[in-house]
Amino acid sequence: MAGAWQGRGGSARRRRGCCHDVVVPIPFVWSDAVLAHEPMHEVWVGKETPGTEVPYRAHLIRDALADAGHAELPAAAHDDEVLLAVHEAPMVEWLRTASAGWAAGPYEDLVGQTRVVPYVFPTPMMTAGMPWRYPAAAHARAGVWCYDTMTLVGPGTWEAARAAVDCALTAADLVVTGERRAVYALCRPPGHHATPAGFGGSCYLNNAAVAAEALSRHGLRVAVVDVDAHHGNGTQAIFWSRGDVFYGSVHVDPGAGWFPHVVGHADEVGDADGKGATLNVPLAPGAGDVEWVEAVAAVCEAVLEFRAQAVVVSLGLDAAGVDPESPLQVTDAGFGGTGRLLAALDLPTVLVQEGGYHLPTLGSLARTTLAGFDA
Ligand code: SP5
Ligand code: ZN
Repeated sequence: MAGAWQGRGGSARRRRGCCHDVVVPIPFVWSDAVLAHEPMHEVWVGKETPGTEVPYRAHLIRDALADAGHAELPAAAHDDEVLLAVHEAPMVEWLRTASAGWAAGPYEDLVGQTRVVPYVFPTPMMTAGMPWRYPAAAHARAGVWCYDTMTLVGPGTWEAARAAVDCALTAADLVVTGERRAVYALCRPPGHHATPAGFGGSCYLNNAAVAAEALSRHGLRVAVVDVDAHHGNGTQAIFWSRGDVFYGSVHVDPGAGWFPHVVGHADEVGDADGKGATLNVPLAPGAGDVEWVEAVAAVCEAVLEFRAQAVVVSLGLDAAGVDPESPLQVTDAGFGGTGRLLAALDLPTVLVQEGGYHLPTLGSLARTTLAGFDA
């Protein structure tokens, strides 16, 4: 496995294949509704900064994949059953209605704020073991569910986040029926930072966890492989105590000062039935292709050891050296290697888009990674 990332996986596959030389890139699932979420800005150390998780990201990836011959499949609407198995209903209900509640005022009139922004966070340190009540004010309610100040909710946020869930579920349907071996869901907003009852890190609903749960409901042992530059604390939380879903992640070391700061360390291995079904491989800031690919290979080995029958990839592209949101230094070659290692698992695979913020290279990074699955 360790050497599988080098060389030209695509041509090797074609040689192994039977009768023709035509490269077939994997299909991607798309919904126009993922564009409806316009974060506008974030709040970082008390200052308004431009939003990083912009709709244009999805346009760029879609265009690059279409140019490279990936077929586009429409997302199909799914009910909330699987979504509500990974997220608690009150958070989902709040997300569905928060923007309308905020628009009822007085925030736009008073301070020109059109986005839902938290103000008070009822952490265990605030409530200190006392009974506490759900707050009345919209600006206080937001902090019950949202755990940071960079993940604002606007008028189109729910529509987009829910459409992204449909993209992920549609991709899961296609691999479960055996109709496709691997499918990429072009999800936006991303999801891997969304926990059972909390959201943050530009994420609202955990698309990858929903896909994993859907595959699991078909009786498959599922492994999530998270290659976003940030640790997927939400996905880890959702499957923390489950032994039937593995979570493995390669990411920048949160202990070196990077989001999500408080979880994602190497000694986190899961709990109860899930003990041993979580694997974190944190990398030092500045780590490049060699360390990255070694770490991805280690997670892939663990997936095989787990005897996974299906894989969900949280495909972030923000480990790239050029990305403004992470200090990792992965190049195009590292992403190509990542795609080949994931494809070499040779399991039914749903790839779910997560982060990636360097707009000029986003499309080609996605294409380069997915090329490992060309058949
Ligand atoms: C899905 C995903 O990749 N979420 C990552 C969110 C981490 N964002 C950390 C933001 C830190 C401050 N950013 C300031 C913007 C100037 N580049
Ligand atoms: Zn990320």
